[in-house]
Amino acid sequence: AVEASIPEQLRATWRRLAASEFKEKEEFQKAVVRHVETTLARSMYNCDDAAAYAGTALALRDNLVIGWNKTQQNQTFQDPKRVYYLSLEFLMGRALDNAMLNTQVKDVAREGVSELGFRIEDIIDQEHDAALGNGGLGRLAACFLDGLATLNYPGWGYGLRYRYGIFKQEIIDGYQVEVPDYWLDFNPWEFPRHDVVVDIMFYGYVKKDTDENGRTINLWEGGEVVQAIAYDVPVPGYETRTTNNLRLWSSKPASGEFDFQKFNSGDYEGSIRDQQRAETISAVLYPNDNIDAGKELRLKQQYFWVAASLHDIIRRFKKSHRPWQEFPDQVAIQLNDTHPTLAIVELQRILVDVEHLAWDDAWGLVVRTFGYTNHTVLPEALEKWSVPLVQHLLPRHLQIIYDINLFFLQSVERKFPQDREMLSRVSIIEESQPQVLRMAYLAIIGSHKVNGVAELHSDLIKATIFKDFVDIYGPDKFTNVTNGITPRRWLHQANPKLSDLIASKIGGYDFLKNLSLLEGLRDFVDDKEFRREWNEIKLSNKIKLAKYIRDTTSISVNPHSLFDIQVKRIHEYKRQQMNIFGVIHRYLTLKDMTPAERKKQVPRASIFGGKAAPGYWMAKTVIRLINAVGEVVNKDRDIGDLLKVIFIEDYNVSKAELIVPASDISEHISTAGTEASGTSNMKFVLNGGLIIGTMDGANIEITREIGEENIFLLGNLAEDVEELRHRHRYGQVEMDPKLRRVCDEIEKGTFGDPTIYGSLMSALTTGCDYYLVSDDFSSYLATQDLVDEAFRDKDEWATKCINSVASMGFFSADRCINEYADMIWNIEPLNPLASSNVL
Ligand code: T68
Repeated sequence: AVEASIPEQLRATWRRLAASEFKEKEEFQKAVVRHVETTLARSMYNCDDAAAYAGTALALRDNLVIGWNKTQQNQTFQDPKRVYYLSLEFLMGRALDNAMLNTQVKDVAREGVSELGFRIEDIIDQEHDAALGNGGLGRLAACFLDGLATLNYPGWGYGLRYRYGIFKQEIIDGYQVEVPDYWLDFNPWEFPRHDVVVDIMFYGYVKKDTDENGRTINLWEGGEVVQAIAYDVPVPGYETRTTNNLRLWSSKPASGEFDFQKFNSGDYEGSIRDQQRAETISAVLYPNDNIDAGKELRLKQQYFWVAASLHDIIRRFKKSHRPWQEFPDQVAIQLNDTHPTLAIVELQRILVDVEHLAWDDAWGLVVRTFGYTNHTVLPEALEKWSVPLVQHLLPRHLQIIYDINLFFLQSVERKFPQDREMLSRVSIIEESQPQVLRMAYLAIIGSHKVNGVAELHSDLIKATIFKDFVDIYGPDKFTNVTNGITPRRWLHQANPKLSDLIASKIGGYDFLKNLSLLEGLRDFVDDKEFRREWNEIKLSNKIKLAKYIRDTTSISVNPHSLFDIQVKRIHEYKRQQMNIFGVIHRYLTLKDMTPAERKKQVPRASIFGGKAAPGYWMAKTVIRLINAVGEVVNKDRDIGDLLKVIFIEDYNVSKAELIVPASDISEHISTAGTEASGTSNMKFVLNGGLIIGTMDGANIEITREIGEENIFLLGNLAEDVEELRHRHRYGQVEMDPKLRRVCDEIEKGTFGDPTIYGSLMSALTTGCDYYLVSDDFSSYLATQDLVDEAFRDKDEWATKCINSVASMGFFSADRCINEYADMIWNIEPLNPLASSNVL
């Protein structure tokens, strides 16, 4: 790298010429016009919204890159301990608006483009979401990057650069249809690093050899090689010069003679096939949320990404010539679920096989380096890899896993000499046909801290799936870090009017960096004018959503009706089926009423959104039912505005930014004990909506923070679930009579051919109602009645909302990141200006 540097005596010249960031409107406009005319080769006669978006994004990108380079140079000079967040998913959404707000140039940009004939909102709307994630886990990673940068932590994200993100959802005849999401057509936010390339090997065999000291060494060789090429994405913090990096790996064939020979010998197709096989690794995001499918290509993705990232991390560590003993003092690696667990094995392999450290010394470093976050207790989501598959793809890694397991089981045996059962229970290898690797166990054994993502969830993993490991390691290895969300995107960006109103009351925008300052809102709860403005903002957000619904579905929704929203991945445990059964019950109840009675009811719009995994039949059936109910209800003249049922197609991050600020009540009604945390619950409350929910995940802590009087709780508790399930399996359980009536109506054909819903109906009966819909249904309906009653009293409702927002400080991603930094990573913020003199 030294040879590539400009000689010391010429650097003054360079510094004089160095690029600088725009601050004023005119500089910004110049940059936009220059990019439209030169980068895009277009002109004022040929500049539509798309070109204006490109010009604006490129102008803004120039600014980002300057801060980004400085941050990275500063981090290199200071060489602090860094954290690396390994996640197979980063659900970033759009970048332009966020970057403008974080770098404080949105007003300049708005005026600037307006004088060029554009509206900033239209320009923002041109951007394609970066949708490299399924749901909560991927969006959490994106919120964490924002928090890390805003708090000036030296932290990078490492992920995969999928050519296709999560599929685009279309609804055709009420059914979900998946369409590929090709998002890379124009992506100004990524920088290919053609010089950052790592060779990654698969397959091959292990050869035993002896080193110069006569010790046995294992050599992994003879495999197939593909290349990982880095693409970097700048991540600007809010109101700071820190701009961190998200590094995404893309796969390509290793350049070599082989292709060339095939090509020259006339096998053109063959050479292309090899290329495609290599490129397939990073081609597509697996579209499952909370389901483990166990496919070979997925395992390839995992190793490819983990090996490239570790190689990169180690290369950076080696720059400072420290001894290996200091590795965990310089590097923290956080595993976002078990997807990157092979990193533990890969680091051990490099330390032992390549760097020739003694096993125990290496293992000590490994364990001090890694932390593991668990996101689920659902058995179908816990990752397991078939041993024969791993043997074939990663033969040396399997040997290392066997050794890790052996030493671990030996230590367990020493601690519990009597307990043979324990050994088979905690073994990384499950003795099934074929044998499988329990990745969560490997992640626990190879990490110094394991955390859940909300209090209940962290308690549950200690008491259930990881109980033995608590007995083995003691309770201190296990901890809780309750999830958080970034208030920059989820309040300031998504709901600018509310953010401005709050700022005007509590003394500026400091709350965006210190969310607990929202407490200041309490002083204004009784202020009539404030409440009026508050309500007006909610109404305008609802009008905006109603307009979107009308434009996209031609259904009119009365913006004064109660907006009841459930948007999240479709999953049986999240119980969208309970919601739609409740809607049917409401419909039947309204139909039973006289016109005079109906007049007294609170009008409601039930709004749904979310994707089903393409292979998840039951979830797709739920979507079909929601749409069928909408078909019937929305055109029923008896009903009118009293009930509308809407399914918003293709729910994603940018749609969430439209939907979340428009809610009166949102639904977080998972079977108790199944939703690890949930994060949209936090987003809705932060935007002045109330929630109806079960005692599950972060709902419990939200209740603690905002007060029981401000949340609509329902249903059974986690502690009772096991007993209830037992009764369904072994006893006589009558279906809730109101649910029975709903099912009868479905089976009568009111919502189309009832055979369509057969699987849904039998889940409640022969399926033993695993998610306890029947058990919670009457509580759910009763609680919905309370919601109606509360909504009638507009003053009381506003009081609840304002007091809730005032109490949401705890749920900032910043609080969450500081907890990880203190308890798990042991890292400190880095002053972004520290070495500005040398830059
Ligand atoms: C979610 N998990 C949890 N998983 O369901 C949610 N799974 O409660 C929690 O708030 C959130 O994580 C953040 O902690 C997921 O989103 C997945 O998307 C996923 C993806 C692949 C395989 C398994």
